[in-house]
Amino acid sequence: MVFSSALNLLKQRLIDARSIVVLTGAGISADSGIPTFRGADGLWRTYRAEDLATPEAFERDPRLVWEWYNWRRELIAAKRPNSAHEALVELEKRHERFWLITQNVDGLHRDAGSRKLSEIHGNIWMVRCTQCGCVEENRSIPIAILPACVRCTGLLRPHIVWFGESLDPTDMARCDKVLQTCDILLIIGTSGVVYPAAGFAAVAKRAGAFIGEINPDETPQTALADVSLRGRAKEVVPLLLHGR
Ligand code: BJW
Ligand code: ZN
Repeated sequence: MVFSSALNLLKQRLIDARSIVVLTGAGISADSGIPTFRGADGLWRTYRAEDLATPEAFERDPRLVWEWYNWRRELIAAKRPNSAHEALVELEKRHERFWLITQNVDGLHRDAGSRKLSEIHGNIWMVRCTQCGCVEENRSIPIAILPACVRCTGLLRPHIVWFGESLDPTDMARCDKVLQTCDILLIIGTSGVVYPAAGFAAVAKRAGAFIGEINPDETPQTALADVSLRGRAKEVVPLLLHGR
């Protein structure tokens, strides 16, 4: 399907939808200057995921892991939401039944103003105590290495879901509910290889939803998509709102 027909079809589906779910990944923030994970300049090209983004890595060398997060916190703190983040805030305003599921930990959706939001992999500005489990906001840059819990002096870790760790069950229940009942699932800027999010398109499709994808590249989800718009998030997502 040519781009303009695909765009018009997706726009019409969004107008008609009673319930909209959006799933985003690192690609939406790439347009704000934050590196993706698996792209040509992606984080996993420079760093090994198993050295940094697993509970075993943190147990082995918490200092190294925190140094990596300090570098990323500094990088992300200087970035702002882009026109795609902003367009999703507008979509949320226009539709009563709307839910945004993001795999991103950068907090840019929240900064843009999204409120109906699940950050399923956590948030880089939140820390969690490895002893007492308390979670709190911490925006220090750099964070003091090694950071200690004010309540129990236990070691703090990023409140982020690493490989091999379970996602928050309340978040998962919410995602399942909205995916089972949406008319349309919009998938923006994710390679679609990390589970459970990689399975969300199949869940929505089985439940009868229309699937739209926005990504410069093909992904494993493309085969399930009713409409694929090849392009960058900051250029394509705002077009979905035009002319109404
Ligand atoms: C643009 C663009 C532009 C570029 N505009 N687009 C087999 C089946 C099921 C599960 C597993 C399995 N084998 C292993 C697992 C478990 C594992 C998993 O899925 N592994 C796969 C890699 C195979 N999953 C887990 O461990 C999860 N937990 C779990 O499943 O618990 C139960 C369980 C445990 C163990 C075994 C089995 C079950 C937890 C996953 C947590 C992921 N966390 C990370 C890192 C956090 C660290 C941090 O950020 O600080 O989260 S991984 C990393 O990938 C990050 C991201 O959120 C996530 C997804 O990446 P994303 O967003 O898709 O980014 P990219 O870079 O991959 O893609 C960018 C896309 O943007 C590309 O498509 C570009 O084309 C596009 N793009 N520019 C629009 N301008
Ligand atoms: Zn504690």
